[in-house]
Amino acid sequence: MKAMKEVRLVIGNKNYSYWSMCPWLLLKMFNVDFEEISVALYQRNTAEKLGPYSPSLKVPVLLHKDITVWDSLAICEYISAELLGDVGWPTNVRKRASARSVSAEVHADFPNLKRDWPLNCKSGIRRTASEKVLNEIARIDSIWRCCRHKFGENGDYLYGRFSIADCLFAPMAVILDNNQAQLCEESRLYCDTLLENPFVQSWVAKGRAEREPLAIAYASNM
Ligand SMILES: N[C@@H](CCC(=O)N[C@@H](CS)C(=O)NCC(=O)O)C(=O)O
Repeated sequence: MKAMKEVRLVIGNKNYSYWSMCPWLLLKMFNVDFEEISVALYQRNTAEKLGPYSPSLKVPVLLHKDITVWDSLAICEYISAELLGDVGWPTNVRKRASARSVSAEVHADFPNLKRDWPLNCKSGIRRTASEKVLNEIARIDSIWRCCRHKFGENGDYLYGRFSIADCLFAPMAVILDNNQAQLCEESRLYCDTLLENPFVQSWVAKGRAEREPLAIAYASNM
């Protein structure tokens, strides 16, 4: 029988699950050996399948030894602290404070964008944007431009070298690119850095190859 891995990550459909991609990307970027457990979302048996793993009945969920962590940002924090010797965040205190702030912001805010333009790796159809969505895109554009300008001197990611902030924005880059959102040049370059990341490309390719349709009413917070 195959031995169970010490680190396991429960994720949803790669095509649709914004929040699953974030800790998955962190584990991949830092070469952590983990088992991926995929549960198709919004099927009749989804709750039954998630029940043994997920207190919230949502994904992602990290299982590490006998510890369960749910919610993407909490999982990224845990991975950084417990598995990566804290390198998930920038070391400089100013960068770290900013990285935590923008990660929390994208995790908690942008309700119109998340509702109207949910992640769909397959979709190449440009959706129209309401004024509220345009305002939220402008805020993301401004975060990306300012962070790259102020903190990006040591590399191509938001704070130079790769960090948790990039994990939180990677699915956003896929969404903005799919919908051909208008970005300034600096933000466009950062967006391309995320889209060219080999693990992001692998996630998107696998998402595009998935066949499960969304069986139950579509949820806004995917
Ligand atoms: N705040 C949570 C959100 C988790 C979430 O909404 N996950 C979606 C998929 S991306 C989900 O499991 N949806 C199933 C449902 O709402 O029933 C996080 O960051 O992990």
